[in-house]
Amino acid sequence: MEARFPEGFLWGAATSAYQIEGAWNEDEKGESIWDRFVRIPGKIENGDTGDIACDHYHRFQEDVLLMKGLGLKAYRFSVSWPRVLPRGRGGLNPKGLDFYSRLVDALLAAGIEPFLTLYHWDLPQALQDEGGWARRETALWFSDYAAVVAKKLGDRVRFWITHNEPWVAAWAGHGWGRHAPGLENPGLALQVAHHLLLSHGHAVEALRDLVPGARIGIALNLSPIYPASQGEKDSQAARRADGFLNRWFLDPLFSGSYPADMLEFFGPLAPRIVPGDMRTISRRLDFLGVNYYTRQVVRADPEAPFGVEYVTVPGGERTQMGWEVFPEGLFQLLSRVHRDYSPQEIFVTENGAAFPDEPGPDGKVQDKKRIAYLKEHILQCHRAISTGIPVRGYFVWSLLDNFEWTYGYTKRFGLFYVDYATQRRLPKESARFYARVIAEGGLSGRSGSR
Ligand code: IFM
Repeated sequence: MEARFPEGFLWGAATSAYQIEGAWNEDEKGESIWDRFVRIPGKIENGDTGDIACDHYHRFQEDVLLMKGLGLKAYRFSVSWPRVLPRGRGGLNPKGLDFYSRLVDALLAAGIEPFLTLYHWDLPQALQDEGGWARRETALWFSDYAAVVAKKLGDRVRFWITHNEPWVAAWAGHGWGRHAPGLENPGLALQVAHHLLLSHGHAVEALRDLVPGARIGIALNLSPIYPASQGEKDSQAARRADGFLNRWFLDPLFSGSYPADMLEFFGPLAPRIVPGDMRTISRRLDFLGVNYYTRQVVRADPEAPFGVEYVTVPGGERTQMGWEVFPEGLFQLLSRVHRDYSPQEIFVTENGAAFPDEPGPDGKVQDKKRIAYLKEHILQCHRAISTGIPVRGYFVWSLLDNFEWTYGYTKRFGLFYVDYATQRRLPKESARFYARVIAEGGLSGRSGSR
């Protein structure tokens, strides 16, 4: 099997601040909503926290060397807002900002392109205390924060991602209470989603002003949605699930309006929109980040939330998260996004799998299933590129095993195994596989053979 990628294709890996940094209260960092949330009994498996995580804050140089060893062309990380602005607005923390400056310098010295995400869910708790994302002003405070980071790093960082997975931040955090700040109110979740999008638009404006030549995008968690049957009701359920997850974000970003069918469906839950908001939200983007893990299959069920039941397809292979392995879905998703929204460029900003990895008696982590997962998804990216879809890079989630939110440390997504007791990093077989893919510019007979 051969799949050669174009010259300049950006092979990367991704992480986020709360999931790897640790140092939760060092060097004047402020508290984030996750620092607070993980301390609520019963919220996180085993009572785990991100207090130490992978201790990346202290070990980033070592971690950049791991990246260099892999031959990574790009690294996607996020900045912790409360590390930079401990109270969310005003009062810059130079030590916090300097950490990211040193990280960026280390990446550039290693020949690795930094992809900086401004928000991966760790809102400063001080802003939550003032209303958080429920409050419209937070969108402006976010762009002030973006400006602070841009002024410091804009001379070296070219690729900027405003938000990671606003659907998750809105719904898991404010609709279902599974993520920080732990609120359970669907109407609020929709208002929060609107403010997240608005903050994105304001940040795009700030970044365009401050960073000449910046490449600006947003990373959305998207899935192709399939009806469980050919029946009319299941098709309607699939359309609604698509409106809920995909179109609710893609339409405003690329077309400047929320999907009419969903506005009608949500009725009184729909967000309050101020004139001008949609223009701000739909500012031109240089790229779309697509985070893809699995597909969704749905059937109509009047008893289920929004009338949609998510179906487990029997027989399909699943990861440790219980997510079906469905590589074809990545191609279908990329084709659909390209057809319906034509973003200038697309990066697959997250793709990967959790499996219960442990070192064997020989000390090696033989993660064959992850290798198969990555290989199949990389092939689907190649297929997309061959049909003319402008996919410019691919990021494995994740560089390191890390704190998987409500699952704590029980799920391992990394190319590197982390022994949390010693903080030792151990390359899994998938790391060696990925290094070969990068070195060969794709899948060759060697890396592509099963
Ligand atoms: O770990 C998360 C990440 O923070 C956001 N995207 C999905 C990953 C796996 O669940």
